Amino acid sequence: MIIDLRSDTVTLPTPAMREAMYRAELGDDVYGEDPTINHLQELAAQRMGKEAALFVASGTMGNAAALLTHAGRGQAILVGNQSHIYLYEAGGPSTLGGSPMYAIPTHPDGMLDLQKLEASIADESDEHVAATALICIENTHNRCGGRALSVEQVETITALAHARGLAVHMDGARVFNAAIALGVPVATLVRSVDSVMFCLSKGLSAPVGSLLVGSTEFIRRARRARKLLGGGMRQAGILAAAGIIALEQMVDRLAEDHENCQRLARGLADFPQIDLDPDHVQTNIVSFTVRNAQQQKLSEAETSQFLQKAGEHGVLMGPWEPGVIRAVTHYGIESHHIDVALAGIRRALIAMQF
Ligand code: TLP
Repeated sequence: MIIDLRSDTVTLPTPAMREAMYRAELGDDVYGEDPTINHLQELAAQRMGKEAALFVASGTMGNAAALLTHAGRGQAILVGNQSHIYLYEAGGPSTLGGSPMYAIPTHPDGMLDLQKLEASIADESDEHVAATALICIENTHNRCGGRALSVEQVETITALAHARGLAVHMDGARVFNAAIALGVPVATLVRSVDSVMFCLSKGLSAPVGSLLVGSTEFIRRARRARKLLGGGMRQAGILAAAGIIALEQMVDRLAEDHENCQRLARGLADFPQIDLDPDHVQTNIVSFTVRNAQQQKLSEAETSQFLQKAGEHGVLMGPWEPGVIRAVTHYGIESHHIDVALAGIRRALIAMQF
């Protein structure tokens, strides 16, 4: 048995999703005529408490469409230096939109450093600098171990941004995980941001797709950006059908993933070779440091050998950087799989003689 903890992106559609996909009513969405997509978009806007939503092919496309819409050519975007948008989306807004991205230091809980953020906001009065248009935040924060920004943290940033005339976009790839961990309605968590992107294809287990949500006018303009990105899809209601099931049936169960992740974190923390604080783990992601027999953080080569060995013992995980590994719980991983995974990791540590 292989326990795949590399990401919640590996989740497969549920039987109810496959059934809904089979039966989905379809039309040409570039004409706005796919009833299933229209229904999903309405449902998403309603869940987020916003006016409108747009179905996009991926989280990366949703973020890119948002950033292209908020920031014009030559207008700057402030992003976290640990954010997915900054590190892992091929520099989209800069490459395609001509917007410089400035990276703001990020605290371990996923919060942007407020002093640095404020100091980095530039206005049009200085011809030397690119005027800032947008601030991006990430919730939950992937590289910060799946930490959830609270309503207060989000609203500290939106208040600062709005006072300076800037918009705020939330990369909420896992925003439902954040809402569940915090025990607040997702609409409350996103009420002050100007746009939010969330993914159907991570913990919610749909095969493909994300939604970009915001005001009617913003989404009207974002449709053009989606087209530019090659994301005007036709009978994509076949995918949206799974997304409807994701929103209706898969949100509340994310709490199970959080419990499993907590159990995994506590088990990992018991290994002398592993450093991690289980109290830092709030959602379905755990990041941890592994040390070798000399108490040193694993090198790049040791990290890949360890991951390979863990794989041979039935546990797949991914590297963040040398010595730092990420494991993600998700639909399909049950509580008993956590014990099996911990046993596999123990055997890999022994086999590596760490
Ligand atoms: N993240 C993936 C990898 O790219 C790291 C993962 O396995 O976690 N925002 C955040 C916060 C994300 O974690 C991801 C995917 C995205 C955006 C992009 O979503 P997709 O993969 O649908 O383009």
